[in-house]
Amino acid sequence: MVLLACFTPISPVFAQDHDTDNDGLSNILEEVYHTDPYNPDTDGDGFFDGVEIAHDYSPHQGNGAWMHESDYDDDGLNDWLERWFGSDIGQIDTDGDGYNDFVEVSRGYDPKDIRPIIKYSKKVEVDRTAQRLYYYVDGVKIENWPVSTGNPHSPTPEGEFTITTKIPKKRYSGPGYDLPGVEWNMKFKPLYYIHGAYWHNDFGQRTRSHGCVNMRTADAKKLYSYIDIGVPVSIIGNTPKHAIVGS
Ligand SMILES: [Ca+2]
Ligand SMILES: [Ca+2]
Ligand SMILES: [Ca+2]
Ligand SMILES: [Ca+2]
Repeated sequence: MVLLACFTPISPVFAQDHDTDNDGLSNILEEVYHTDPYNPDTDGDGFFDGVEIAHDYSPHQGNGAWMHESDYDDDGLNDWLERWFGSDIGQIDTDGDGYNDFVEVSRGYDPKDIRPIIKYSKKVEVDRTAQRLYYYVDGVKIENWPVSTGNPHSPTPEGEFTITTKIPKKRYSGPGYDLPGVEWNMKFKPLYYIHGAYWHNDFGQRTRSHGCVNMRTADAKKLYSYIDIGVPVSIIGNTPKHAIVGS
């Protein structure tokens, strides 16, 4: 009895939390990051797994690749975002509900929860100075696309708006223009839309519209699938004086 009282068993949790390869990353975290618990430098780039994780570098890709530049399971959600949203960096569909992690996050759903409830806030920001559109989920930028906003004499209005209407296909016409079959139209103010534009390729380079926000049609299609009525839209920055970015 005396001997037993002196014996302190190692708890299973403590045992699992060992760092077998002594690389600064516990065995439990090696599992989370899908690194090798018996190899201190999984990607062989000269930096230990624990050091890479502590500084937001990918332990799977050498050459100084950041976690946000690595998508270990190739599901569209980079490793940094997987960590932010608590999904598994090595599984494309963490909760097994048939929707991959990126699809869930981009629409505001929790990739760890099969319930169809929008959990995260979503926001669109259009930067007229840079001619870019940023898309945020839970306050984190997950998309950054080039756009063309309104020309200097017909600028895209500055301010805070919300998406009020979504129309898959629409015709725009006015003095000197008639554009049928414009796809993925998202209205944020009476007469003003974010939409695909098939008639030019000046996105990110210069203004181009009567006030709408022009996107590549493929990008507009994605944004259209992510957002719902009521999602806020911020229009910031300044319309370039002579239409070209930087002018
Ligand atoms: Ca380790
Ligand atoms: Ca390494
Ligand atoms: Ca991923
Ligand atoms: Ca899922």
